[in-house]
Amino acid sequence: MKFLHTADWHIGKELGAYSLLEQQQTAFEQMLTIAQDEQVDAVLLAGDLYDRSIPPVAAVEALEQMLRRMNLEANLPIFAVSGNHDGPTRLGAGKEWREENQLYMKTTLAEAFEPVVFGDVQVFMLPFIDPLEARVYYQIDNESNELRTINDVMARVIPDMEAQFLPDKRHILVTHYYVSGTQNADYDLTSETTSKVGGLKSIDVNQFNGFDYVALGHLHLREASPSTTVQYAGSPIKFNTKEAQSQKGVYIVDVTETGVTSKWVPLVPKKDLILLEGTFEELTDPTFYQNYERMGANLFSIKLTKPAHVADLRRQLSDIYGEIVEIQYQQNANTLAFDEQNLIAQEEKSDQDLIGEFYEQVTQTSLSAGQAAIIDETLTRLQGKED
Ligand SMILES: [Mn+2]
Repeated sequence: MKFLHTADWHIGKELGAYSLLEQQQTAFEQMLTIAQDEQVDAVLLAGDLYDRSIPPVAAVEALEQMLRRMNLEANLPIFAVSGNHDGPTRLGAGKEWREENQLYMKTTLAEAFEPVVFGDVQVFMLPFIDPLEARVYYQIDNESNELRTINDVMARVIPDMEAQFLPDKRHILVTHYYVSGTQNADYDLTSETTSKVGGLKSIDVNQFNGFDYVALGHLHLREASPSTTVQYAGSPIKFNTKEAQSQKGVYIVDVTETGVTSKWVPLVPKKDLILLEGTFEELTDPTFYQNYERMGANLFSIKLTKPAHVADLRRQLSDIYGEIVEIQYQQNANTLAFDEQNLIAQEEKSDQDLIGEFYEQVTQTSLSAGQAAIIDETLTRLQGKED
């Protein structure tokens, strides 16, 4: 049996105010072509289909269209779970009749114990859940110390899945967690920006030893995979500047009598995300940008290393580079350091002084007399309104 392993589509995600939908559509089309070229039997979709639990209408329409094309038109069975960004109830709507056409969308812990037999493979789907959901499922008193961490939860959930193993089948798991092992021990795992990551900690990769292959979602870089049989496919497109250097793609996973092998197939972005760093003067210098070969065909993320006092800065940079998804300013760490003493001192300052200091921290220049006068006037007007 041959599978295409993908994850973290994050449909509906925006980068700054820039919608990534066009990029996501392109990646999806390529994925569909790869699935057909490789003649895979099914798709493993490991969570975070949407970017938010209540996705915008355009995102719902886009994902529905993708699932329809993959499942109904290309006739590919889909084994999917909800991730931490998905709203499980909304994502799971209609799951009963979707299963009639082999579109499995598992969104609750109970469903992890209802594997699907697919040829010589048994496919398990464990959605992202937090320890509280597991305590409710196992009817554990909320005051108890049991199942407090996700690693504890897995120590209970995985043996319960293994109890369902059919001995003459291969066993595959689709899931969405931060799993750590020796291979990724010193990897920067801060790429996923969601409050739940830090709070939940990680799962030891050895807990998954019973499975022949674990299709993970959650971390967006495939380089963060804990092992060659427990791995992250990563997101199909680049979501932020930390991912600018990495290659996106899917895994083709071949499950045979003798074992499991996987092969990486890259996705080629129509527009790549290029990270540029420098001062405004450097970036607008023709000797710098004229030699920039792929300009105009790409998306740019710009980091200004020095404050620039240019009124139409964004427009000037756009005229040169085309599509700019974000402009960041390098912060000077010293100016942003606050200690307790400092905070007490801050309370005694006037609003005018605080605004002046803030302006100075951000721009590294003082307010002009004219600017100070405008602030004075505005504050007086605001104070007048309060009375
Ligand atoms: Mn994700």
